[in-house]
Amino acid sequence: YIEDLRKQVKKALKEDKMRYRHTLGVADTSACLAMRYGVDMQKAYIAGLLHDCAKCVPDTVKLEECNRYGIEVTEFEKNSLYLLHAKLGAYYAKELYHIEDASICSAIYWHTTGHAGMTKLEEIVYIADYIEPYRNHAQNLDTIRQLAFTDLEKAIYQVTKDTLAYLKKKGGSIDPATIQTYEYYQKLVEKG
Ligand code: DGI
Ligand code: FE
Ligand code: FE
Ligand code: FE
Repeated sequence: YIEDLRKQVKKALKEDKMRYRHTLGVADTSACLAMRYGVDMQKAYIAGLLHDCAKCVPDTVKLEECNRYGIEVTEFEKNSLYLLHAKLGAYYAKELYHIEDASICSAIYWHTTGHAGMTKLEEIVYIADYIEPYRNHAQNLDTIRQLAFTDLEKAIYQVTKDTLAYLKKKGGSIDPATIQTYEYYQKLVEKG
């Protein structure tokens, strides 16, 4: 079953080798984090495998499909259409990949922005996306990789902080969910 799922995802990613490699990295890393935090490993692996399944859909098609399938599109998302790959991916997971488990779909749904008070599985996929072994772009990666396995909330705080700084520098519009994630995990970390 998993092998089938992998093949389907590979196809959905248009045989983009880097994207597929990233996807397998996120699936494996999610499974490792699940072992660490006592989350269902199978679910974490599947969520990781499917998290970017809508990534290679052209932006205009993302918007069309969200409208067609009744997926809410905010003003922020209209300005940064690539954000929709998370929501659309969650929809695909259910409708195309027949994932009945809502906790898996919601980990996919929130994997780009995060949200305040994520479930463990959501946290795991969010962080796995950032630290998987083939990712190399971000600063503080060594620290964050270690933190992910020692203090998950601190790791998320650091990732949201770095992401906000990156978006501000780049001048990208910032989704309210991204700010809420940052503020929520900042409070958690400060409380100790
Ligand atoms: O799909 P991936 O590239 O594997 O990873 P992702 O879905 O986490 O997307 C990462 C990108 O999303 C990264 O460049 C930061 C950006 N991002 C995260 N939050 C926001 C955001 N971009 C905008 N415009 N607004 C946000 O709030
Ligand atoms: Fe993504
Ligand atoms: Fe991410
Ligand atoms: Fe990703």
